[in-house]
Amino acid sequence: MTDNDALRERIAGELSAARDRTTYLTTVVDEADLVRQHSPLMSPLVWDLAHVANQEELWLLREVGGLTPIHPEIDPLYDAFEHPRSKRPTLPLLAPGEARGYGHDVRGRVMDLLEKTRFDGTRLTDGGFAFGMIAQHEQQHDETMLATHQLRVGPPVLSAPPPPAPSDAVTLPAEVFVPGGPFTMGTSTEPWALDNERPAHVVDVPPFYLDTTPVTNAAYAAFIADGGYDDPRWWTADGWAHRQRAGLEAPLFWRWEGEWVRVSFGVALPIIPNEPVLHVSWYEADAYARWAGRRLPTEAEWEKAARHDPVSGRSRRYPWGDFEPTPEVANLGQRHLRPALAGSYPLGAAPSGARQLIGDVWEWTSSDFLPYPGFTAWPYKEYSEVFFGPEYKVLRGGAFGVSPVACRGTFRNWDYPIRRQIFAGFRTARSASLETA
Ligand code: AVJ
Ligand code: FE
Repeated sequence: MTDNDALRERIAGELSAARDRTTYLTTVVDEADLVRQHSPLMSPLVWDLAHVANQEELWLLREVGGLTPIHPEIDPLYDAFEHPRSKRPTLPLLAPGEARGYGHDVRGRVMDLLEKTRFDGTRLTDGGFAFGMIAQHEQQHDETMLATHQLRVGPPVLSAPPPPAPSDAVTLPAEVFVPGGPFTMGTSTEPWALDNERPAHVVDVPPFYLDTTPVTNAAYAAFIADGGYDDPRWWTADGWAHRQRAGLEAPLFWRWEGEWVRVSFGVALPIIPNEPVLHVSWYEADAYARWAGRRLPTEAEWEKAARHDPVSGRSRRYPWGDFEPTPEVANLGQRHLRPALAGSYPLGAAPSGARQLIGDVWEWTSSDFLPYPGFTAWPYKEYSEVFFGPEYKVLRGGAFGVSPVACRGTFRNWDYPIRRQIFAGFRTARSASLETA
């Protein structure tokens, strides 16, 4: 088998895995649930269904294949910049059956194109980039659809086994030490890395301590019980104003019933104390950290803890090394519908000893979403560039519903600091240099 055949097989596998997941998420509910808006924060599921097909047609059939558009008149309906999510239910969208048919038609032609494509002709096809980008794009929308499912009200339709219990979590130290010094952040070599992860560049990071695991429900409940939501000392001015305006009192989907109960995909159960906290905004994570006498890690600190190998001096693709995620090292891919208990996945630990940096929950960092030095938008400005600026905060690491194809040690996610329908938690840090000062 040639390298090209192996790449073709990998691409076909990733595209079909994404489509299987899309199909699952859009067939467990009925047509009324596909066209309904479950939250003004989200598109109707049927919009995502046709949008992934439309992007696949745009980038693979039209750009790579040079084919004529199938239905150019629908392009504006599925352009995320033309209509905000809250307005999408009012558009003349393709009906569920039409959206499925369109996706099937596009995919059939993409498989023909894949047979003919050589992976060294143009920058778009080099290393299979455009195909990898489209597999990641569909998986990102699958994660968005999973968030829509979490917001949906009604009898549960999704189920999955719980994550495996950790073997040695009780003996873990609360924090790990990351020595100061330079490390390589970002990548110039990962073939399917997106533009905002590029280029690789050296960053000098002062020594710091980082929580070994994400902050747990029990720790977060202690912040609530201590009056954390009523004490402006812990909040930034913007965070406090938002806490007041939005009436925040606990993570999204938590309810007080004499004990804290969390609704997860339609199932209400008492919170699991040692599970990482989920569905908190950046403002809440930041306030918790200040209450705990700590702070959120910067994006560079997070990536150094996750990728830097002090023995070789190089940055790894993942905390555990360079091999692709497996079920033994990380909770990814929607195999489970919740994060694993804090301290799980010892085989996925970073050299520093930090665990669960990849998988389980997205982790808020203190950093604004900004370009790396030498950034160039590729292949379109609307993926990253139009979002750069202080209004977005960076999240790292991926959650249980993130596909391995859309998750790397370099992968950057971003959202507004008020958002909490995303699968976000956090861990805290403190500077080590202060101790010697
Ligand atoms: C990277 C998750 C912020 O959903 O807005 C999907 C991914 N970009 N379609 C988003 C994305 C275009 C993006 N995030
Ligand atoms: Fe999209």
